[in-house]
Amino acid sequence: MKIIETHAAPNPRRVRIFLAEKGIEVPFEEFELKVENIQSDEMFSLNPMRQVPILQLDDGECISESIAICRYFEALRPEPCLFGQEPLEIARIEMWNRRVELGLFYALMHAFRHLHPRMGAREVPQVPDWGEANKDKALNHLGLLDKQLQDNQYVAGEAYSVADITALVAVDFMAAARIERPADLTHLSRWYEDVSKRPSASA
Ligand SMILES: N[C@@H](CCC(=O)N[C@@H](CS)C(=O)NCC(=O)O)C(=O)O
Repeated sequence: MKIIETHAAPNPRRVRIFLAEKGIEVPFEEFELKVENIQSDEMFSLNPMRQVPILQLDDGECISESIAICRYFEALRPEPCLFGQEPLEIARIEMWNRRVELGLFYALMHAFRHLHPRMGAREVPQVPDWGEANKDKALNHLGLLDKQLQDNQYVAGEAYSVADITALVAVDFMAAARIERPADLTHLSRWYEDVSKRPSASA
């Protein structure tokens, strides 16, 4: 098996951090995210959504969507558990992972894709107003996360989970989206320093 990814892109990083936390090694194959590669027939056959990361199994079957890939490895190697064990814990982690993904990560993604000149060829049409609007959405969501982290060590409670991975990758992606992390979000800063220190963060 192998993972087709782009090292500099945020979604593949989610999978790399997840695998590092699990202590699982999978060979990576670099895919250059340029228009001709993304639009190629080969990419369509690997993932009709034309996105990385893609887990390609030994029989050729491809699994895409970062969380689907992570879930596959969680099922193969349940420890350390990153999607929760008890019903309520599983629900909380899912809830926060989805909130961070939809509320923060995708807002940052839209801000980046609709404003960055380099993305003009890949995001068609590029709508700068939509990019600007998403900056505010992302900042609002960061405030929500700060409140959650006031009473919880990690995003979904007292244990590190996949929700922290999504949040860490999203917060680091703010630099690419040219949004500064507000200094007054002190709980977020405490959490950020903590999770950034984990060896997996550099995967
Ligand atoms: N929902 C997908 C999103 C994957 C995604 O957006 N990947 C980006 C890189 S981070 C990509 O391949 N973009 C292709 C492009 O820019 O056209 C996942 O979770 O894996």
